[in-house]
This record gives sequence, structure tokens and C-alpha cells, in this order.
Amino acid sequence: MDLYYHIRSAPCQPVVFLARHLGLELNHKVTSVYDPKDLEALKKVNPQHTIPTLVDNGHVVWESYAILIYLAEKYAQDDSLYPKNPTERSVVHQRLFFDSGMFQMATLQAVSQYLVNKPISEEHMAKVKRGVEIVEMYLTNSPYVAGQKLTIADFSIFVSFCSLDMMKYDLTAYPNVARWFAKMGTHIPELGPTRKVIRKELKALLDSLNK
Ligand SMILES: N[C@@H](CCC(=O)N[C@@H](CS)C(=O)NCC(=O)O)C(=O)O
Repeated sequence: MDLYYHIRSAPCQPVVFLARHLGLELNHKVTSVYDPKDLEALKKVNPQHTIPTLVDNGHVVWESYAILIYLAEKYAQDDSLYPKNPTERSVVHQRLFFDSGMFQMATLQAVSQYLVNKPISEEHMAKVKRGVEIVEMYLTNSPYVAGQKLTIADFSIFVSFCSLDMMKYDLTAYPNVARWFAKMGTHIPELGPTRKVIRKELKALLDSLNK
């Protein structure tokens, strides 16, 4: 399976982390969307030219949340990561769409400002705080964001919290989030070193874009 990706790209990270969790061997095709040659190669498989893009035996999937679903449905040993039961699945979807519709972008924009020492508006931080409060609520009486079991929603929301962690966001008032965030590290092999690379690569990109 080929994965067109860049580790600094937030939508790529949940896919990489889920693949590691599942023990999948991916052929990592490092792709910078700022490099015209890489972009041309990406356009040949994905006319929308976004990363992540997965190519599995000729079948092309893009949009990170669609890739998470595809990998879990096709390669997980059971349906716990992406439950078949419609009631349980609807909770996973709600968490995923919360991240996709609001939280991922809010956290990414905040950390992008932080890493280049630019101010983040109070209004923007209020939006981030609202998102953190919502996840704290998800985790009240639940070890994982969609309930008793680890699901693909944990991987996507985890990446949003990795962005907040990069900006030293204080989670003291959110004990459930803090506990869950630490626990997620046990589900993703090689997480620590990868997060260091993510920070370095993202900072380098932002510095070059803000010159
Ligand atoms: N909603 C998409 C967003 C993907 C996305 O926009 N990725 C950026 C890199 S972080 C990209 O590929 N930009 C290049 C482009 O849109 O041409 C997903 O979740 O996969």
C-alpha cells in the first residue's frame, strides 16, 4: 500500500498512527504539496491532489477520515475500531465529524500561529477551549472518546491534541483529556520520536512560508 503523505501534515498523522497501531506496512511516499514535482506525481493518482492519499492495490482513497474508515474496515482484526453496530458507529461518526468540521482546523491554526510567534486572537482561543471542553465531556466516564473502546475517532482527535501540546496548552483543568492523551501514547508505536520530527518539520515549513 502506498501512502502519499508528509509527516508535518496534520490530516496525514492519524492515518500514519492508525497504520502503525494496526501493524500495517505502508510504502511511505513523502510528498510536499509545495514541491511542484511531488505535486505532479500526486495529481497522477489523486486529481484533488491532497495528502494523505492511499493507494491499495490500485484502489485510491483520499480524505483522511475516509482513509481511517477504509483501513479499519479492511485491516482491523475485529470491528472495535469502527463498530458495525449502527448505534455505536453513530457515536464514532459524531466524534469524527466534530474533529473534521471544527476542532482539527481550530487547533492547527492556533499552533501554526504559536510556532511563528504570532498572536492568536481571543476569539480563536475561545473556539479551541470550547473544543477541549467538548472532548473533556466525551471522556467523562469513558476511557475513549467514543466510549469504552479505542476507535478511529481517538486517532483523529488525538492529533488535534498533539497540536495543542506543541503550543503547551494547559490541560490541568481537563483531567479526563490529560489521562486519555497519555494513554493514547501506549497505542501508537514510536510516537515520541515521531512527534519530535513533526514539530521540527512543521516549524521549518511555517518559518519558510512566513519569510
Ligand atoms: N480534508 C482533507 C484535507 C487534506 C489537505 O488539505 N491536506 C493538505 C496538506 S495538510 C494538502 O494536501 N494541500 C494541498 C492541496 O490542497 O493542493 C483530509 O482530511 O485529508
